[in-house]
Amino acid sequence: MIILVNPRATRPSNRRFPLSVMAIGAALPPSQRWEIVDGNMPGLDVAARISALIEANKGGPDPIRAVALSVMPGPQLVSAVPLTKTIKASHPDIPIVWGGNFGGLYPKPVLNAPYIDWLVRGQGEHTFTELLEVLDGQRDPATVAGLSFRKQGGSHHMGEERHWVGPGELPAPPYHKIPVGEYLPATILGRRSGVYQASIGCPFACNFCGVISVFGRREQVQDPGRTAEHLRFLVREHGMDSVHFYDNNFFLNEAHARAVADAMAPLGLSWWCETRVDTLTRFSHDTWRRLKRAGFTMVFCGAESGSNDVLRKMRKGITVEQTMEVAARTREHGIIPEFSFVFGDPDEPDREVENTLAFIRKLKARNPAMELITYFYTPTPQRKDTYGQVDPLSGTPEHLEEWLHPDWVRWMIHDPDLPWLDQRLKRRVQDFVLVLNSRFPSVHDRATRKWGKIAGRVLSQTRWHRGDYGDPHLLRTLRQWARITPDDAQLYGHLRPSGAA
Ligand code: B12
Ligand code: SF4
Repeated sequence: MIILVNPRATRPSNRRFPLSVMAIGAALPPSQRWEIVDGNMPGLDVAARISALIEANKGGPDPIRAVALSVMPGPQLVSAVPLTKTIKASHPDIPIVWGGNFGGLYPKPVLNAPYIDWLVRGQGEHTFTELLEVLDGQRDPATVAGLSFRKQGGSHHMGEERHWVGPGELPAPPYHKIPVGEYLPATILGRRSGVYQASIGCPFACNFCGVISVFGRREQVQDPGRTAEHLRFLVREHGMDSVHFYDNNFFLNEAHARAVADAMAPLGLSWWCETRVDTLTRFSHDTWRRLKRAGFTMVFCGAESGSNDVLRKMRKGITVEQTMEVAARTREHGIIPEFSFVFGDPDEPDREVENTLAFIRKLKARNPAMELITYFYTPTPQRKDTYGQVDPLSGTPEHLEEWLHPDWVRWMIHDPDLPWLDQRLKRRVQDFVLVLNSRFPSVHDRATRKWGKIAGRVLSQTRWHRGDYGDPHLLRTLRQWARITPDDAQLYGHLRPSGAA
């Protein structure tokens, strides 16, 4: 039996299908027993659950062959390290495997960790299945593409790149292996929201993005008919009424968008996806109408900057005019746009911040329903030709314990300390966001009480009108007073100051 672990990554009430480990399990040979342990489940002691499974199967016909964990940069890494150490300390003979985005981007610290035996980089389904042959002694690990490990003596073997396949060539999500009903929270989209990923990779090359570091510049999209078939099951059997598509780049082009609309329309779902503004500006009004009728409710686009020069530097391939046009089109068709921006241009940080804030004001005027998402620029390792040559990004930690330091955790969640992005500039952006979100409360804001939102709207009116964002202490205090204490105060628990509720 194999134990597939999704270490805690978020507050239990925000848990979504653990797609990464579901995908690995679904691809195992039918004779292979496996089970998922999801750290995002409320009240679960993950280490105890894993130990119980190991003990229960010890000496039986099918003992645990490996414990395999999915690890994303950020808080999930913070949970995964102590968890892995605990498992290894109590069960030293059981092979420990890590997969997921963290090891894909930063293999060295993973391979330096004595409590991790194998690292799967990139798409994991086939690599993991082949690793099982290695564990059985039937195969030389050096022949498995995508597999990395520590050799005798401590040096690292970095397996050659695994050429990945599209979702259409992989098994359907194994919904029978999870309690589906417990993963359908109420969201802005509906009462029972699910998640789905219909494509892999992205063909673009934005130079701040970690996706191409892991998958290269390629995208493979599954036939929309197959997507609809999987979703139909969730609608019919589990009453799902809405879905977030997790694809990095959901629409390939207009023809694909129309096929998506045709496939989604009969399902009656309300849905959200991420796509690019340049793609959206090529859609005809008829395509927008069809998408709207098919349940297209919200769209997330990386707008990134208010300057075409900076967009060129980012190799984003879009213009501010295109973003403006999408703001107008979404308004026309009643779709909520979420525009995300990356602050922190290394060359002219001050000018870039002011310019982008001014652009966001214009966008908000063009479409008042627009939602703002902000990030601070965080360099990610830039891929060269193969995984073996990924830039190590000089200065990033070589040991996992160092990655757990709050400074590095902030780095991973896109709030890094960088020489050109000082606290003053970050505060400027944060103050702007507070004034904007007070004046126009976000549809996502479930943390502020209703009276707080009303008072915030009134108190921020003059500031927003004048463009005065400096130190909005009254709004900050109001937010704190009106804050609803979460019923499960576990979001990013490891980042909260000690003693905080
Ligand atoms: C779901 C998700 C989340 C969820 C996590 C839910 C969970 N795991 O329980 C939440 C919302 C919590 C989240 C948060 C964050 N996320 Co996130 N997230 C995603 C998202 C949208 C989908 C991932 C997914 O499930 N895909 C479907 C599965 C099937 O694919 P997969 O995960 O790639 O898994 C494959 C391989 O990676 C590998 N694999 C993965 N795990 C394992 C395990 C084993 C054992 C093996 C063998 C193989 C293996 O094989 C799998 C099958 O091929 C991706 C974007 C994307 N589309 O990839 C971003 C993404 C992974 N997130 C990202 C980031 C940055 C974050 C945050 C740091 C953002 C922030 N500012 O806070 C946070 C912090 C993470 C944390 N809490 O630790 C980045 C990572 C890139 C990078 N540079 O680091 C991505 C790529 C988004 C992006 N475009 O920037 N995230
Ligand atoms: S379009 Fe989005 S996912 Fe693709 S490389 Fe750019 S930022 Fe990354």
